[in-house]
Amino acid sequence: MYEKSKALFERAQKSIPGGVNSPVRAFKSVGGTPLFIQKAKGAYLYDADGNQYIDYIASWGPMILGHAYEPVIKAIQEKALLSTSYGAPTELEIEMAELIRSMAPNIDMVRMVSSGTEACMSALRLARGYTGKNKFIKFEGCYHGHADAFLVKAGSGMATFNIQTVPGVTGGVSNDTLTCAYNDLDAVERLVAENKNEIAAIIIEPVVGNMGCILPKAGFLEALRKICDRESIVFIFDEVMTGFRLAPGGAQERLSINADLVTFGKVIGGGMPVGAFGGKKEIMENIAPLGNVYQAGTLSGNPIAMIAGLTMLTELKSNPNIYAELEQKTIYLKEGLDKVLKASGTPYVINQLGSMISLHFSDHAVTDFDTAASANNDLFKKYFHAMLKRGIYLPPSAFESWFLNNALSYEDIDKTILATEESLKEIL
Ligand code: HOZ
Repeated sequence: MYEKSKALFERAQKSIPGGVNSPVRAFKSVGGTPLFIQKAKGAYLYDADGNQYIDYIASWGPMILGHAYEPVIKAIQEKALLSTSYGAPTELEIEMAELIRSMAPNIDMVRMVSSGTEACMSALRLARGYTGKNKFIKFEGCYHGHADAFLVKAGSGMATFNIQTVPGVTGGVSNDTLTCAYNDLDAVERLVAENKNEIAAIIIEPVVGNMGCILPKAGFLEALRKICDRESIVFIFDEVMTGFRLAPGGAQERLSINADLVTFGKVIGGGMPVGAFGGKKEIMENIAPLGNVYQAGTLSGNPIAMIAGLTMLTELKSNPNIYAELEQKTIYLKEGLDKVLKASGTPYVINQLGSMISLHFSDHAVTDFDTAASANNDLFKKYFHAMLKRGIYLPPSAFESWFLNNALSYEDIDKTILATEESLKEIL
């Protein structure tokens, strides 16, 4: 069934570390052979062996309208004929910046980059440059890309592979990274008191996608907002996953909270490598060439990436019903899974908001990294493979959110629920 993927994986491992260009893809924590993908259309992926899968990864978030979405593909094809990069400004970049400002709240100015990692790394540097302070708070299990300062108690791949400290990240860098549990307000207050006037920023995934999907407790983000105002700390929302996914204005809009700086990735690029960070004018004006906080990129604002993102965001802005449709589908999935999981008798927790959802095999609420990590992740591995065998492509780790795309039909979701019912019978 996976013969060609197996052969490709063997070959890949000879020239690519671990055979993959991003660790979670290697299936190392769930075991087995990663699927080598040949093509995708709508809600379906096709691997090298010609197997078809219903896709709940959506390229880890970007493909919110499904794969090979025609308006995006057409726009890329047309633009590519005019050259793929100029290294000089284009009108497209202005249109993109204006569109982002019109959709996301609190964005006076925005700078385009090429990935979510770059966006978060640059936003942190900017917060430090703006405040003149060095330390920052991040939450255990949140993942903000792989810049050195963030690789402390990080979620996603670091949690999946249980990497505690990263060789190559110096103490000098990580000593300024303060961490505490997600949803633990008292711990934040303690860190702030212990590091009075030294904290430049609090960075957070307003809805977490990197330890599975985890929701902020009522009042938690509001309280952080107040602390940031009181202590002159820059409040950074990492909306790489939630941006343009939870609402046209992302988590800021969905949860009615204002951030000072916001980072974007994934959906903003329509499947091309794009990230962005933006926020208040007073802060953003410190970036070079206006200020001395240096940040640059040969492919930043790349025309192909811009036209893909612009087309994707325009579709989302012009049809905001998409968000209600996506949420209805996700709730339908949640209710279906609920039914079959309850009947199976195994303890489980499903967290969901908008089109983000995840399943932990746990007998306690999953609200932070410790509760996510103490779930039965061995059972998740078995569930993952049982589902894959039935043509359902889930993230190969319990520490990742599932992302629904709007090409999914109710029939696809029914198949997913049925596959779960059968899988549970097989593995329990
Ligand atoms: N860090 C990404 C998920 N949180 C994984 C990206 C990938 O492996 O493609």
